[in-house]
Amino acid sequence: MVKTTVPRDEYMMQGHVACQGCGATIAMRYVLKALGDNTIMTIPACCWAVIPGVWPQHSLKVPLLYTAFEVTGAALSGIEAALKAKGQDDEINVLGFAGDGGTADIGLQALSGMAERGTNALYVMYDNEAYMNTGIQRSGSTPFGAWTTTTPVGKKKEWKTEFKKSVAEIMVAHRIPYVATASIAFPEDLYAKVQKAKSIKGPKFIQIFSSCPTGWKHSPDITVEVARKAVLSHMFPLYEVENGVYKISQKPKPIPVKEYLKLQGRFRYLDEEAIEKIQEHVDREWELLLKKEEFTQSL
Ligand SMILES: Cc1ncc(C[n+]2csc(CCOP(=O)(O)OP(=O)(O)O)c2C)c(N)n1
Repeated sequence: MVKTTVPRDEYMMQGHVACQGCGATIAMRYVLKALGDNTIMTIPACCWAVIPGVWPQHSLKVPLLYTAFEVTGAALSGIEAALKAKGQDDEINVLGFAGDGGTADIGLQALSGMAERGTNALYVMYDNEAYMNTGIQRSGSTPFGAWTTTTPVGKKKEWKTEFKKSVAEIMVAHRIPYVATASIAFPEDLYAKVQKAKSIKGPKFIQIFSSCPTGWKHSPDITVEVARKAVLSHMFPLYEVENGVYKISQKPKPIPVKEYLKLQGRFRYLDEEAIEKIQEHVDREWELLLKKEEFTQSL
């Protein structure tokens, strides 16, 4: 795990309208600390399209281009093209900041296009594991077993029955120079990863685990604890893939996934069988990740 000093400079100011305990605000704060104000950002429809508030009482210190839900990747390529036309493409950071619905589902095609075109930009997916802004609908990034308003748990226990889609692995398959996962519970690691992405030319992708008290049904004061336990249980491993070579950022001796699940109301209906199924899935994915690291580092 990288140890680094995070600067005191702030590019996300007071007065935003996020829910109490919003993990996605922590994600934004540290991403901007690493990129600085020489940045142009694009945000699609998502919580973060609302959070900054209305200009001039705006809580972000960087220029912002709001776009439609599905086009963050295309908007990044457009901003890059405009900067190239002005001869400023080497000077200014280009950032896309989108939710998991806008990335794993509806925006996946635009993201793929941006990666394949080689756009010099950083795409951040803040992962709160559902479509939160419109009322907690399930996304491709919602984990197995979660309650959402479109996977309501009644007598028939109809929680989400599909496992979380791995967008980071989809981006590795695009063979872009830098892919990473990060967490709001490990801000120094997050900061260092964004700084590294900033230093690399080409498309970069970082998926940031961002707990959501409103949608996950936990108290706002344990946002960071929930995110930390996701990493410690191997539910959300932290790793980087630089030019196809995997490096796991930390290898904690795992706590049982139950320790993570029990903090959140969205998992309160799960029976022992479902929890066991999640544990097996998490263990298998971790083994796979270790193998990927070993194999790609040996090449
Ligand atoms: C084409 C289209 N379909 C649906 C919507 C409505 N909509 C706006 S934000 C949103 C949810 C966004 O979810 P996500 O990307 O996960 O971000 P979050 O709200 O969780 O921050 C939806 C469905 C839209 N704006 N455009």
